[in-house]
Amino acid sequence: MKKLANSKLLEMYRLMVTIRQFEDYLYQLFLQGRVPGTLHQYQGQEAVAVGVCAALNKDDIIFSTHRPVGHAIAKGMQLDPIAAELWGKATGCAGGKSGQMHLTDIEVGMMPSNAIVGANIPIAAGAALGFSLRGEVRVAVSFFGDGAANIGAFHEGINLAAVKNAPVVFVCENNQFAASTHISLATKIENIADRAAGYGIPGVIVDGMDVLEVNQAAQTAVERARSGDGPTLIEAKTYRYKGHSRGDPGKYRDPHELSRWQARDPIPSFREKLLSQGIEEKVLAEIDAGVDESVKAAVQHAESAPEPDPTETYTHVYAQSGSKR
Ligand SMILES: Cc1ncc(C[n+]2csc(CCOP(=O)(O)OP(=O)(O)O)c2C)c(N)n1
Repeated sequence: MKKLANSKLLEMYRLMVTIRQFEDYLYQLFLQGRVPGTLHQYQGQEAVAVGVCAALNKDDIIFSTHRPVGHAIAKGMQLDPIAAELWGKATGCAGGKSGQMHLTDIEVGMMPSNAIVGANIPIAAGAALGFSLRGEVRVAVSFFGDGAANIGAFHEGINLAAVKNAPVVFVCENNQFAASTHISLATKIENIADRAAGYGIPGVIVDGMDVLEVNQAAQTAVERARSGDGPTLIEAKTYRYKGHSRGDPGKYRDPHELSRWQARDPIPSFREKLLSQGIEEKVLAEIDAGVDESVKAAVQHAESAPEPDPTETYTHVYAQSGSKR
């Protein structure tokens, strides 16, 4: 297994802190009425997006869901086009047309995120199959929640990918809830990863609060996909700190459950690990301060960016003749 260089570890730390600080700041701004639309937030799950994306190359691609901010940042999207998109502005990654749920940047391999639960699973399988048919050594990753594992597309997508040995990694982020439904009310088995056996592929359970454990499993799965041996289903056990979306205070949850998971928060524990490996506190403090600045700058950019021109309303909504997009 590839040992990670310090520079890589620090970049993983920076990305996790960026996701957390950006999402926390958005939450405050939402409560002040400054963020248009709603938000589906990712706090608590940062180790999953960052651990998996750290095992990928720039030309590998990921498919996200209605909770895409963490995945977008982890795959290398800049904050300005994300923030501007959340504000519906012209400089947003989709020109302000998509809002939070369809973040995209093809250049870094962030495919348009999909708010239909489970829908990205067969799409990722198809994209991966395309890679292998064209002889391209690239990998597709599908991120989805525990709720999506009970959707028909989960079965169809994973089965197709398994039969075709498609180079895809399926990452189920088991954050214990699908909206307000606890997993125990919707899923009879304890581990979603056990379902992999039904498709003849490896199923791996990882601690989704430990970025290095997630990364190790992702490296193995990506290696397997690249060498033509087909997909892996990774189940990361994690927790969603906030309610499902911003209209949901999450009152259906046991507050002790939340504090038990927060005691294992992926960011301070990774920070501790880095310090114990000899990385200096001041290096991490500089990263924290740099992130704080970039988060504030992105929001400032979004708030001051121009509104989309009304004449652009139908651009990219319908295919234009002669256009490949
Ligand atoms: C096919 C479909 N059914 C229902 C919804 C409404 N919905 C949006 S998110 C969500 C919960 C999804 O839970 P999960 O897959 O566990 O992801 P998480 O929100 O926990 O990240 C539901 C039911 C939807 N968007 N698509």
